[in-house]
This record gives sequence, structure tokens and C-alpha cells, in this order.
Amino acid sequence: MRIVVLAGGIGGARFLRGLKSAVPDADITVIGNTGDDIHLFGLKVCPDLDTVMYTLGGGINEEQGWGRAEESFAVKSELAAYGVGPEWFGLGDRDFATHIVRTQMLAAGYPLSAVTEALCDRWKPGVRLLPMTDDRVETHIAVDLDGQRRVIHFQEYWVRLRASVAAHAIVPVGAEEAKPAPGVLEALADAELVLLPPSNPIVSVGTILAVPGIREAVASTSAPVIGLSPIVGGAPVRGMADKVLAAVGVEATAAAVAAHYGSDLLDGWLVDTVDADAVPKVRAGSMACRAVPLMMTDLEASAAMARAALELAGEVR
Ligand code: FO1
Repeated sequence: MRIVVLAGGIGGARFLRGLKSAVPDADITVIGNTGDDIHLFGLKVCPDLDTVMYTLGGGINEEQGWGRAEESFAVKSELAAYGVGPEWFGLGDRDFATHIVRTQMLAAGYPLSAVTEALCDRWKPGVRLLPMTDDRVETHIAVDLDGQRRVIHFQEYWVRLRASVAAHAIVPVGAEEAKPAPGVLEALADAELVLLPPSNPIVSVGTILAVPGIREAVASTSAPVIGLSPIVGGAPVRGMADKVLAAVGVEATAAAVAAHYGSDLLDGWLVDTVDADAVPKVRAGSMACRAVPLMMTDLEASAAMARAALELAGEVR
């Protein structure tokens, strides 16, 4: 079966591990968010692409959900010794190699999609990983700091500030001029199933949908589009999705996120069992809905979620 997954970082990657386990013979294309990308020390870092690549390729730092396992930080500490920042973004020695290869290939004229394919040749994630676009898109957040309105990079908001201040606006800079990467629209047109995993609906999946043409392609594909709620019991399972939901005026509930995506996009929505009371509300928004366990505590739990999404797709097909 041809499955397309719009994935962000940690939640998306963990779900993909479950999906691969549930349907090992499926042909899975991942459209990865690149709005988290950041340029540091002259290198291009693609956190969400790397989290998918490392997680499915077996190199991820499991408890963090980002960066490499068995990491060391000699380069990071040497940079700090030179007073070269920022120190708040933890780039490890092994991870640096990925960014050096990526930046070298980009400088040689390869598009990000070709670079990502080359990096995946090593990691063999078992899915086709496409960046949402080959063009530069970086999410910035408007915040008030020291009484001043400032716009800062998503990573500074997320990692340095830990989303501790209110986000007044979320701007995927460059999205309007960006074009879907080669293969993205074709994969969505050919898909037999499209999945929105429990990634951040605003800064991850939302950013992918902000690339002109992608939202339309998801809305118009003949394949069922099934989403899984990243909000369980009124709080994000991981990360700080509630902070960015507030920025766009969306309540941090499973039903509100489904309504935010809209029934023009979604055919079905999975909520966690604790949110079973939301099911009739979601169904009233003319999409199928079922309450199943959505905590990805281990591979089997993630695989069960993937199977539930496949079943719901069968119901709406
Ligand atoms: N997240 C953190 O909370 N702290 C970090 O120091 C950090 C470093 C980092 C380095 C490379 C990378 O690919 C991801 C990294 N992340 C870090 C995660 C990153 O902020 C992700 O973009 C978010 O987790 C959202 O997906």
C-alpha cells in the first residue's frame, strides 16, 4: 500500500516506527517539515528531517528523540572556548558530520531533496524521506522580551526559551515563495492513504501545509486522510504544542485540533481513550472518529495506533 505521512519531529518519527512495524510491506513516503531548520556555525541543520532519519535508521538518541546516540561534544565545547555561540543548541560531534555533509552538498548545488536522499543512503530509514520543499523556510515566532516585541527563530523560542513566553505570531518565513519538493505532489496524488501523525499541528504539520500546493493536494487526494491527535486529555503528549496552539487561537483539545485541520482536509481523526467524550463532537464536524490509546509508550503501542488509523481509513474509504 502507498502511504504518505506528513511528519514533524519526535512524535512523527516515533509514529513512523510503529507504522513500519504494523505494515512492513507498505511503500511509505514521508514529507518532512523543514521549518525548524536553522543555520549555525555556517552549517544548515534540519532537525525534523534528521529526527526521522536517525529514528528510523537506528541512530537516534532515544530518550531525547533528537540528535545522535553515543554523542560527544568536543566541537561544541571548543566553539564555546572561542566564545562562538549559541551554546543553547546542543550539536554533538557525530551530528556535526551530518550538517557538514549536507552543507557541502548544498554548496555544490544539490537541492535539499537530493541531499536528504544521499544522507538516507547511509541510514536506510526504510521510507522515502522528502523535505516539504527544497526552498529555504524557517519558522519565526513573535514574542515580547524585556518589554519589546521581537521576532526570534523557532529554535531559540523552543530550546533557549523553552516556549516560556507567549507566542504572539508564528511565521514560516519563506513559505509563500516555496515550491513543494520534487515528488511531494506526485506522492500525494498517488497515495492510497495519507496520515497526519501526532506531530505539532501548527509548527510541524501546519508548516508543511503552508507550502503552496501541499494543503490543496492533501485535500483533493482520492486517498483517505486520517489524523492522530497530538493532544491527549487537554495537554500535548510531548513538547509544548499548547503554547503554539494558543498563538493561533486554537484550544488545546483533541476536538479543537481536528476542527483546526478541517473536514476539507481530514476524513477521520483518532483521539485518545481519555478524550472519548470528544468523539461525537468530532463526528459532528463531518469526519469519522474513534477513541483509541494514543500514548506511544513503546513500539507495540505505536504499531497499534497505526493499525487503528488503517482501520479508520477502511471505514471512510
Ligand atoms: N532540542 C532541545 O530541546 N535542546 C537542544 O539542545 C536541541 C538540539 C538539537 C540539535 C540538533 C537537532 O536536530 C535537534 C535539536 N533539538 C534540541 C530538537 C529541536 O529543537 C527540534 O526541532 C524540536 O524538538 C522540534 O522538533
